[in-house]
Parts: sequence; structure tokens; C-alpha cells
Amino acid sequence: HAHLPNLSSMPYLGQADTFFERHLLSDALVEPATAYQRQRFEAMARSVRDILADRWIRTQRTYDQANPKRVYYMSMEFLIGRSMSNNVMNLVLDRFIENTSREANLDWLDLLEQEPDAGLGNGGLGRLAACFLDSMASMELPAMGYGLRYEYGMFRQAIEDGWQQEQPDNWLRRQDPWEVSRRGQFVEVKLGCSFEMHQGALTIIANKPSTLIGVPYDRPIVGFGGKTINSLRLWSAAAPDYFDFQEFSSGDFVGALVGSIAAQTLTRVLYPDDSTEMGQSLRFAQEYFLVACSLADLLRRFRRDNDDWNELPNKVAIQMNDTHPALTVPELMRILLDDVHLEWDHAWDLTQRTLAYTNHTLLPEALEKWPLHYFRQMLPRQLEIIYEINRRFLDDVRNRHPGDDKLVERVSLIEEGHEDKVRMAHVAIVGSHSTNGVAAIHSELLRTTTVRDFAELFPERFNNKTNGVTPRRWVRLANPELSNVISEAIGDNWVADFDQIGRLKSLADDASFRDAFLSAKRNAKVRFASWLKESSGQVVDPDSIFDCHIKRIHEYKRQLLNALRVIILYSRLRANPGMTMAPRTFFFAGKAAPAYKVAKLIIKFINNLALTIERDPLVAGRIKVVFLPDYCVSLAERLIPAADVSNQISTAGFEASGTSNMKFMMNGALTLGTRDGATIEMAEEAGEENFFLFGLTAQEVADSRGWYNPYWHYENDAETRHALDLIAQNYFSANEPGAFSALHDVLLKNGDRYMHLADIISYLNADEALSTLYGDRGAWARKAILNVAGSGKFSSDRAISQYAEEIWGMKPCPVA
Ligand code: DL6
Repeated sequence: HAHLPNLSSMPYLGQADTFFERHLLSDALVEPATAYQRQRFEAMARSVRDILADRWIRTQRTYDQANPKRVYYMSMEFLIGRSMSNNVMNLVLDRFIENTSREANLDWLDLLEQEPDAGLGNGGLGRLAACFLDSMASMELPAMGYGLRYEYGMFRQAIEDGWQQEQPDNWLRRQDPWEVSRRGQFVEVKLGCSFEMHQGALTIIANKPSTLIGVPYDRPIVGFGGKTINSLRLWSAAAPDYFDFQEFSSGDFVGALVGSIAAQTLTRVLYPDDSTEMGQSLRFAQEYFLVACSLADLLRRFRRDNDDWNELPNKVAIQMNDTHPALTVPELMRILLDDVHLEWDHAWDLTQRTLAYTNHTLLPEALEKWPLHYFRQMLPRQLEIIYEINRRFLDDVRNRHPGDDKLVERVSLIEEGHEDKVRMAHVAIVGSHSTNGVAAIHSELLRTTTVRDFAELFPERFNNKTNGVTPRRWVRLANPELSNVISEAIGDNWVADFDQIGRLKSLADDASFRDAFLSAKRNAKVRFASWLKESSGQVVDPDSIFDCHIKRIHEYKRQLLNALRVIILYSRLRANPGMTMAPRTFFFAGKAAPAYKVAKLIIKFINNLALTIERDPLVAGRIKVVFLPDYCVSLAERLIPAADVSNQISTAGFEASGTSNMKFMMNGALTLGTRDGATIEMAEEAGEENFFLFGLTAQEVADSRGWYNPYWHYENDAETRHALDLIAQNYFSANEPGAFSALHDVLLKNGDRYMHLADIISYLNADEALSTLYGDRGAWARKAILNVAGSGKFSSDRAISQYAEEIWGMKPCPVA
């Protein structure tokens, strides 16, 4: 584990104050007194970068000299959020900020608001990658992230008349002060096709080979204490002529520019879809571009320091974050065969021992399969290699299981059908030495259902690495007041050694600690309420229970189940206004994939539900529903510290792990949840008696397929029936009759694939136990404290140390 830095050894603290003014004068050319807030933000960010520059270079120099084994985390998504406050925290620059703010008369909190979120990811998978980078640097591992520098990140969500509207996220409109462009280290990527613009759209021209340029942009990843500063290298696509424009002084200058616009289009935008297969050829080209640039770059580095290719698996580990970078398998083989001229078996052995794959989903519709004709058009040589991998693999399968043609068909890398496709998960498993799931139940289901044949063929390759999140960003930074309460009780080593958090357990019955804990919690709620009022005009009561459900909108995550719970609680209140019920605010937030119609309708439904309740004087002051638009890392950082209740209510067996569940737990929210993903392990750690678990287990869900009938619940439970009838009778859509009939169909007529109705009653029972507990502040505090105390396992430091030890075979490489 990382160690807390020694503050007295921070050489930069004394001299740093002058950086800020210098940047305003020399970069922005403004007098400090008249600078805009954005200019001040940039000057401050540059000052922080000045401070870290020396350590950043020293980290690289240390790695270059020590030549340790390095890990490359390859991912199409890094959901970074803001960097300023995180870098300041990890560099322990609080005093520098205090000094500069005082001397330059800066409003630090307002300045932080100037930074846009770097939203280069959809959700959990991308945020996990960002937490992992933080942990790798904090644990002094020689690591690097590789991704794409999307000009437009995850779309911004506006809500108009209850509907989601997508707006472009032009986060690089103003220059990002953190990134360093390394044009000198560009790489060339050869494709079997060309890109041209036709009527404003990018078109792929098959069988016309072309070359693209990948330009790297590096972002510092500051380890806690500022000792190790690793890099996240993001690739931007350009046309080759980008580098010598002079040659185009005559001739088709305009044509040349159009070509470069076509090339740049490749990394223009992140695909905003996280759980269905997207199937667009541009996405396929993006995935190859990431792989080709990163491999060229890391192999160049490997060759600089090593002359024996046999050293590759001893010096390089590549972790493929989902199948998105699975083209690494044929691309590395191509390089080893065609460029290095190794024999097949030799190349294959090095490839498998270098690569490892993490699976993040069991949903069949999210498993990537690419049509063969994309390969034929763009990557014919890589396709040849995939065929040869498949031929050898299937021969082996036939030898081991003679006569089992069905098995051969099931495990083949190629799916034959109306349109032949390459199964990317199969490529990743066959071409690597490790396949891991992201929570115990997920890894188990992966082994026993989704890719069972592979787990039987290669049992030694399969393992579990339960996800984790960084307690630095998610507790220390997001929740400073709670952090201080914790540090006063157990010291501040927990920030770098999160197992220490377990020491809070003995304080769960300590009255003064409970008071301090509850007061930090309440202050976080007050802060959130005042931010909400200021930024949107919405008023929420900090003395109500803050009940949160924030994540991508998806049927399996069951925002609809939560909405049904709200309708039933609302109906109870209307029927019996005298009943006692602690006041509640139900927060929802999350984005829907633009093409996912049902998910978008769910957003509209929640907004209409909010409005209906808002307008009903019978329940005024007792329940309220708030849909917070544009869920992003920064919003999560605000809301999670203020949460009392965390809803983790996916249909059991569908959520691979979840990571917001862990963030809520660390911040002292109680979980209302199903036995799914990492929530199961969280309850194990904190004790089931401190969780509010309900609903069918994954096994029960699987067993009831075939006979489950939502109508049974409709007919046999009056409250469920009433809630569904309200929807059908347009109670929530008086001016838009029929607006929600598709949701009604999802729940009844279409068979309720995610079994909402099966779980509604047990959900309400758990809810009742929880809201009763809320009335007993001491008992509530006790459970909340035991939750925080039990969250030690869910630090990404723990996850990363397991990856390092069990998959990568790596040790820290401390920077002197
Ligand atoms: O592992 C990170 C995260 C999990 O916590 C979520 O449970 C899971 O849904 C998410 N998976 C994806 C799947 N995308 N694809 N393919 O985002 O990963």
C-alpha cells in the first residue's frame, strides 16, 4: 500500500506562489486583476502542472533506468471528471492553494467550477479505468493508460418537458491545461481502407489502403503523495500530411484539407452506448486505431530497452478493458509475425502471456461481434490471422473432444449466420492468459453460463477481481467533512491504506462519534440542497431522507421498480394522510443511450411522476421526486456524500459489479439492494444485518424463467395492480394520453423480462424497515458507521494489488 507523504519534504511549497501570476501574464497576457475566472483557472492549473512537472519527468526517468515490468491499461473509456482538485489533493498542495488564493484574492471553489468534466466514458467501465489509474500511481506501479482523445465526450443531457435531449459535450473548446501534446512521438497506422467525406459524413472506402497518424496527448496521473506521476496517453487521429503542410503549397490544397478532416473525424466523438452492441464501422475503426497506436508505441518503448523479444511477457502486461481493445490479439500477432518475423508458435506464446482480459457484462446483447466484412474492408491481414488462430484452436478442441461438433460451433471465433461475425470475447479469451470478472458472483456466472465452454477448456485462465473505487476522490475529496471526522478518530492513514477504515467499527457505539458522524452527514445534505437551489432553483428538505438511484438508465437496473415503489408509497399517503412516514426525497439521475427508446421513456416517466407528486397538495412536504439532469462524475461527487439511501436494485444476475454502490457505502449511505454484483460482497463485509437486501436471488431468477408470469402479481397484489392501473389510466400523463403504454407493456404484456413485479413487495418491506430505522438516529448512525467501517475491501488499491500480483506479476517501482 501507498504511504502518506512527508509534508516537510515538499520542496515546491515555498516558491510556488509566483507561478500563478506569471502564467496570467505570459500565457493569457492579462493583468492579474482583470483576468476572467477561466483564465485564472488555466493559470492555476498550469501552476500545478509546473509543480508536478519535475516529478512527472523523474517518474519516467526512473522507469527508463530501472526497466521494470510495465502494465498498460488499454481502454476505450476513461471517465476522469475534473482534475484540478484531485491533483491538488494528491500533491498535498493545500497550503500552496491557501497562500495563492489569499494573495491573489481568489475564490477557489468558484475557480474549480471553471473546469469541465473530462467525460470520456459512458459509466462504470470508464470510471473504473480512472480509479484504477489513480491506484496504480498511488501504489507506485509503473503503469500507463492508453485511450482515445475524443473531442466530444459523453453527451450532455438536458431535460425538456421531461424528455432527455442530447447536446454535444465540446469539452476541448477551450484548451485543456493538463494535457501535453507529444507530436514528436506520433505513430503511423496502416489501414486497408480510406476515409473520405461525402456530403458531410465520413465514408469508408474499401480496399484503398491508407495511413493515419496517431498523435499522443499525455495527462498526468498523480499518485497520492505526489511521488509517482504516471501518464494517461490519449490518441488523436490526424492525416499524414498534417506534418508537412508545406508540400501542399500548390496543387489540391483544399482536397488535402478535406482528407485531414476525414482523418480527424475518427477520434471526434465517444459512442454513447454502454450496453448494446453498436455495430457501426466507425466504432470498429476507433477500436483498431486505439490498439494499433498503443501497440506501436509500447513496443517501440520495449525495443528501446530490451533486445530479446522473449522478454516481452516479462516486461509488458497489457490489460484489455472489456473486448473493446480485443483487436490487440491479432494486431500483436501481426507485428510479431510480419515485422519481427517470429514463427507462429513463438509469436502466439508471447501474445498469450502478455495479454489479459477483463469482462464487464453478461448481457448477450452487449457482447461485441464484428461483421467479417469490416475486417475484409479495413483489416484483411488481421482477419487472416484470426482465421489461423481459429483453425489451430478448433483443431485442439476437436482433439480434446472428438465428435463434439456442437462444442466446436459454440466456441468458434467466428459466428456463422445470415452475416458472419467475429466474436470478440472469444478472441480475447483464446488470445490471453487471464480472463477476469469484476465481482465474485459475476465471475462465477461468467464461468458457469456465458462462456462456460471456455472455462472448461481453460479453467486456469479464469479468475475474479472484484472492482474497487479510489477513496481519495470518493471520500477524501468529495466529502471533506466526513473525512475530517474519520481522521480525528483514527488518524489519516486510511487515505492511502484503506483497510484502516475497519478501525471505525469499534466506534459504532460511541455516542460522540455518532454525533460527529451524523452532523457531517447533515451538513453534506445542507450543502447539496443549497447547491441545488442555486443551480436549478429546486428546493429540497435536508431533513428528509435522501434516497438515491443514480446510474445509467437501463431496464435491468430497474429504475422502473423504484418508480413503482414511489407510486405505491404515494398512494398509501394519499389513502391515509395521517400515517407516519419520514419525509423523503427520491433522487434519480442518469443518461439513456440515445437510441434506447424504453430508457428514454423511463426518464420521461420519472419526470412526470415528479410533477404529479409536486402538484398534489395532499402529500406536500412529505415526498418529493427529483430527476437531476446531466449525471456526471462531478454531480456524483456532490450527491453521494449527501445520500442516506443507496438503491442498488438490478435484477439479480444482471449487474456485473456496480461501483457507485461502493461509493455510497464509503460515504455512510445504507443500501437498499438486491443480491447482485458486488453488493453481495459489501453486505458480507458490513454484515447482512446492516444491509437492506431483498428480492429474488440470481438462482431464483434463472429458475423462474419459463414460468414467470407478471400477471400473477398484478392479479394477486392490490398495491401493484393499483400502481399499474394508475399508469394505464394516464394518471401521470393526463395531457399526453397513452404516453406510457409502452412501459405498461414492458411490465405486463411483454412478460417483464427483468421481473420488476416479482420483487416489488419485498422491496417495499425492506423500504419500510429502513424508513422505520431512520426515526432512531442512534441506531441509524450505528449501521451507517458499520457500513463505512466495512468498506475497506472496496478500495481500488486492493483491486489493483490483486491485479498486480495475480495477473500482471508486477512490483512497485518507487521513484527516488
Ligand atoms: O466493471 C465496471 C462496470 C460494472 O461495475 C457494471 O456492473 C457493469 O455494468 C459495467 N459494464 C459495462 C458494460 N459495457 N460493456 N460492454 O459498462 O462495468
